[in-house]
Amino acid sequence: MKAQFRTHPHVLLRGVTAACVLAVTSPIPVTAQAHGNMMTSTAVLAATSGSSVSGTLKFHEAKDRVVHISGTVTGLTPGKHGFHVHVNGNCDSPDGMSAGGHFAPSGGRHGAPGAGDHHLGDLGNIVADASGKAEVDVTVSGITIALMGTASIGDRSIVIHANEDDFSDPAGNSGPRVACGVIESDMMRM
Ligand SMILES: [Cu+2]
Ligand SMILES: [Zn+2]
Repeated sequence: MKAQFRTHPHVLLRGVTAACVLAVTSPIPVTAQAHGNMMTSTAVLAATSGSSVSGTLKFHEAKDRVVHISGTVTGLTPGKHGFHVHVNGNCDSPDGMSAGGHFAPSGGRHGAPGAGDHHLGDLGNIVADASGKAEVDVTVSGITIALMGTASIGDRSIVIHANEDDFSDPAGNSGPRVACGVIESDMMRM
């Protein structure tokens, strides 16, 4: 779909963000935005080649490094589908492989988001109903949508997989990538 061909000037965005944050470091209420409480991000999921999966996920950081992910994904096969934050904010390749591997700035083994040992980008599974629709409503700790710091998922990507994530290392056997979307700060979308 069209979204796959959008260009993502990541380097430029990061530069602009850093400048914005520097500009408001001291007083003023704007620091609340820089801290993350007011921030939201969005990932518009586009189908990979041969897939008809699409959807939109919203990210809201109610508390520092506690991120609520919500939205609807359609076009899935019924049942569970692994989904993860992948390291590159790039969904341009037809198979989604341009998104790279799981986001894991502190390493570790692949696992469930609540487990002691897991990649920071491991989000578990979404569950599609008989019509192929999944309502996503998960809260994940350890990541931030702020655009700075090693735990930042900003300008990275969300990948939905064809199969269930069984939480085995290294990637949960979740199979091909059926949809991909870059996680973009809503502040940068205006
Ligand atoms: Cu993945
Ligand atoms: Zn993983």
